[in-house]
Amino acid sequence: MSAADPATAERVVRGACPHDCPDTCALRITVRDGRAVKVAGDPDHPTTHGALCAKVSRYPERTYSAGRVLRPMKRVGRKGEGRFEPVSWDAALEDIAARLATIAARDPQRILPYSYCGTMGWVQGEGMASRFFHALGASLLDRTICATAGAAGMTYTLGGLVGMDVERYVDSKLILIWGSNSIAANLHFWSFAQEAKRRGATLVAIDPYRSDTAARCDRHVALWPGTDAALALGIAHLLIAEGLVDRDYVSRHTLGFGALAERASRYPPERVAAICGIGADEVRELARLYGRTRPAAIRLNYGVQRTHGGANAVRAIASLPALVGAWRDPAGGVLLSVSGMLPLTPDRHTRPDLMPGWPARPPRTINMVRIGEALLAADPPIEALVVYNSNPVAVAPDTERVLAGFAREDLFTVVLEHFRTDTADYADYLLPATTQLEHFDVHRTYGHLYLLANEPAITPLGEARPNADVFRELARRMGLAHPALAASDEEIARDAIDWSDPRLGGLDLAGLRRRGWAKLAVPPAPFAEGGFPTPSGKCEFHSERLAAQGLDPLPDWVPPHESAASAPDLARRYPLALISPPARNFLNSTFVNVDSLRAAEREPGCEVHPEDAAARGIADGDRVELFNDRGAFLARAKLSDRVRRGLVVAWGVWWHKLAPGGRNVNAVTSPALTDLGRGPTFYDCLVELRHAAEQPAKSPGQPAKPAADRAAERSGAPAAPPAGGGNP
Ligand SMILES: Nc1nc2c(c(=O)[nH]1)N[C@H]1C(S)=C(S)[C@@H](COP(=O)(O)OP(=O)(O)OC[C@H]3O[C@@H](n4cnc5c(=O)[nH]c(N)nc54)[C@H](O)[C@@H]3O)O[C@H]1N2
Ligand SMILES: Nc1nc2c(c(=O)[nH]1)N[C@H]1C(S)=C(S)[C@@H](COP(=O)(O)OP(=O)(O)OC[C@H]3O[C@@H](n4cnc5c(=O)[nH]c(N)nc54)[C@H](O)[C@@H]3O)O[C@H]1N2
Ligand SMILES: [Mo]
Repeated sequence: MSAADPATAERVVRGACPHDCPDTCALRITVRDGRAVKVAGDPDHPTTHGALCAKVSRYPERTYSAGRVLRPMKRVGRKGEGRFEPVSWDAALEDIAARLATIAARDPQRILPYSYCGTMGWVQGEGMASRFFHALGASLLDRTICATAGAAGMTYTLGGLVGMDVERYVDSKLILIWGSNSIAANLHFWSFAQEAKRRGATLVAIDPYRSDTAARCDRHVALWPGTDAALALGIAHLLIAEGLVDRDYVSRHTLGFGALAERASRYPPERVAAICGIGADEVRELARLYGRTRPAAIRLNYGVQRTHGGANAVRAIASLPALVGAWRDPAGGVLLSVSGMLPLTPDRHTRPDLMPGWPARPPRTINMVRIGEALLAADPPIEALVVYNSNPVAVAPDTERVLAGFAREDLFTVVLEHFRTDTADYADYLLPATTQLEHFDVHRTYGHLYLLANEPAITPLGEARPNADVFRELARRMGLAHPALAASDEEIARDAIDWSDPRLGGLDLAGLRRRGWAKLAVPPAPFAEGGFPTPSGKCEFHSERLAAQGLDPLPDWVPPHESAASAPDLARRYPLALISPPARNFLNSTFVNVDSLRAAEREPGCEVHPEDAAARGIADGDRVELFNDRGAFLARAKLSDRVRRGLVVAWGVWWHKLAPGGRNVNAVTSPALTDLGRGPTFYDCLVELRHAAEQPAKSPGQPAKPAADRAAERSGAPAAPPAGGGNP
């Protein structure tokens, strides 16, 4: 468990995969002569099972890649040009501390942190970073870019992010894989689902797209994006109408059954079929299958909550297991995330009490989904932005506005990164960060019930520093003297978890580091006798908390922002619904710069139905431009019946500068928010497409230029770093 000792010839170090994925794998890193030569899955860890995805097995290639930022850099070119010169850490930190102090003296809310889950670690994630920004009084960041709509849906219905143990799915007899391409995004769950299938289970995919996962399921219900709540309420209606409800469970452990029954009765199969674009018989068959198979499990995933009604969809789906009493069985229920079951102590970890004005008048909050608008229009303005563990220029929606915001010459931007991402190109200071092989951490998870520790396997490359070090050092230089800001990495790890929780069986940090991982002792069927963490202790079909906010207390179908029914004028101009789920070989925008993985994905692509293509004179393999009022991007068209007419799938999330035309799919995605949870609506987006040879759409942020010019301008950047910018 000790840190790297280069003297030892070959060692195996225990690690944890840092990425934002439900699988959080246990790693074994082979280090030879101080160099990590292999990253493998821990064969003993029950969900990792010795297997890693293609991406993370390439972690050494990523770590040692020539593009690593290994020295602090200061901008010398224009914003976005990516021209830097090396500076010393001392000079960089001194100047950053001085600049932040000057702004903070005027109003600390003019400083904004921007971070997400580049690493899911408690130490290099929000531990020291949050303490620093809280003590400073910086604006708070609403970390909504992924999961908050789903979290709201689960919280109002089940009381939190709680659910099934993923290891129990092997015994399920029916698994609804709802809004998840598990083979790409949740591979280790897929192994359990395959085992269940060998034991006789039926697998059903509910997904607008016939993904690799959907293609391997026994059935596939291909509904329109953003119509899941209608399907779930339609199922609820039939379960009730056909007497398939577990009356005893419902009466003892749920709230609002009568009201739900009335609401669901508005969703007879024919109406559901019309909304979802599927057959009424498909709805009936699915409801009967779900009502009659025991144990029945749902693997709900985040793909379902990226449209306007995402939270209501999750509310409706999360109501189904209680209706049929599926929770009685360890292999029944639903899993979206189990992060709410972990014994966490967020207040002790991130110290909101260090904020000026806490708790009555905390600083303002900025929604990360709308970073473009915030940088352009927040009042008071954002004058400094500190980005770590995220690549907002590539991953946030509505690219042109995001770029316009980042391009502000009066914005002081600091980026802590491994690579020269699209965001790094806009930095005034680009600071080299350590990778998971180079630092210590303890890991949060959401798709299984293990805690994991990550030991540093190698010494930091170049001058790279862990995030926590940088924020500790900035605090010191800015004279923020609170002891919490001087805590060591070990202390931060200790502060993140309630080690006295009986489910940890007396485990402490030292024990976790010795063993590498440990499972939380959760009862096999945690809600067999109710006991949901809602105010009533019941599964709340009817939510008093929603009613108290003047909101609909029952789940309902909330139509997409952008669809033929809800926005007919827009749909006449942009008739195609676009979804942009992740590419299998990328992890959001991470790994796009790893040559072997980018080679596997080749180039940005989209799948189009042959009739939609024919109507636009597009042939298989043509380069097309997808566009709407927000912007445009290029992709290689693949004609396929895996999408229905009117639907286009384009994989994310490319780096803009590695995409032909210099724009990825977020050039067209919308900054509109979800019904609850203030989440993004990436999959609620209408576009039109045409041959790329035609004049590209004029985008609001910049004058229209032929796509080929933009490609020439931008695509060369990473291959040939401009003068003064190369790594030593
Ligand atoms: N390889 C890989 N793995 C990843 C990631 C990655 O980028 N690459 N990202 C990680 C992260 S951060 C997350 S949040 C998860 C995301 O993984 P998931 O939670 O599985 O979500 P998505 O990949 O967004 O979408 C999954 C499926 O939902 C479908 N879908 C789109 N819209 C709808 C809809 O309205 N209803 C329904 N029912 N289905 C819809 C898509 O077609 C897609 O097949 O995966 C994690 N794992
Ligand atoms: N169109 C579209 N857009 C999407 C999505 C989609 O499905 N479609 N998915 C959305 C989702 S689900 C999510 S979660 C977001 C994800 O958005 P982000 O959280 O921004 O995730 P990444 O793109 O993986 O970028 C993480 C960055 O953190 C850096 N990093 C990793 N570890 C460390 C570290 O220890 N220190 C420092 N300083 N940096 C580190 C990596 O190099 C990488 O550049 O994207 C969203 N964007
Ligand atoms: Mo995510």
